[in-house]
Amino acid sequence: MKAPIRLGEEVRDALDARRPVVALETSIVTQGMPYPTNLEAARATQEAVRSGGAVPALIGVLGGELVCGLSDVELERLGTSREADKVQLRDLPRIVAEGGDGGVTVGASLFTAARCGIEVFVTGGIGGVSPGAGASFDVSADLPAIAGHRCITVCAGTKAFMDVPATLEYLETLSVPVAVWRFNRFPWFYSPDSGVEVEWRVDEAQQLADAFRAGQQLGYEGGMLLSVPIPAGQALDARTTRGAVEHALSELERRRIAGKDATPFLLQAVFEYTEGASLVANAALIEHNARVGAALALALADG
Ligand code: PSU
Ligand code: MN
Repeated sequence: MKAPIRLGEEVRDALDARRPVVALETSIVTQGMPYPTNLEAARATQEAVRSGGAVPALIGVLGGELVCGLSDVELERLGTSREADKVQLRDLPRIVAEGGDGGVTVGASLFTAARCGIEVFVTGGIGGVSPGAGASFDVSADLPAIAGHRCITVCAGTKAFMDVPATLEYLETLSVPVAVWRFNRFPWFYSPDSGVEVEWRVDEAQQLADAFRAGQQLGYEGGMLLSVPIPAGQALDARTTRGAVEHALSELERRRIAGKDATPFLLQAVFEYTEGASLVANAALIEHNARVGAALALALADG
């Protein structure tokens, strides 16, 4: 029988030697960004992890095999495929059984990373509680996955078209510790400031690493969330973000798009509204997150 999760060689060596590893998702490659920016951004993100002294582990499904540590050829196959699915955690059993290809979401990535013993995961933006979730129940499966797997998620907040206060409420319900990097308010994905205050500000990676270890010593089995505001020079101004979000949400309603197609549709609508500026910001923020994620992986490896 095939091993259920195939580790890339470099990732396996690093894990064996207890060197720092940073897990990366691929739904952003298959659905979140258009070709060729998707591949360029994934490569730049991996490079940022490497230059921070850690080993990147891109996760994805190829021919029904769940892979942790995709090679560049495998990344290219995912990033150029028209058939690659968006693989949420609940899709993993089906896609593996069917022998399919897919990019994994935050939830599916965290499941995989935790099973491989990787403690840091980097993404752009997590899914969240959508506006109107009170009636639609559209709460991303990313949130319970962040709560339920022993891995720290590094992101630039929830995607800007989510309800930020509701998402933070939900993370509180799930008992997820939420820290913000060198700032006192939760970021707004394309812009650094959503205006929503948070309790926990972290200025150095070691602070978060210490808290993660303290939790483990207490028997806390869940994850943590570190939100890193997009650097000011690469951000969209708040008015543009607000305009893009309002436009995208009204298009979503008009076209009656729901379920797992909503997020890719909204990202595309924002892209069109901002004439591509949102994509540049998205690529910049994930690369920046990768630098912070690598520093965190190093701090965890130092003990
Ligand atoms: N944020 C982005 N681009 C993306 C995603 C998030 O900037 O492509 C993807 C992530 O993989 C995330 C998923 O896990 O969207 C969330 O989907 P949903 O909202 O359907 O849960
Ligand atoms: Mn959803």
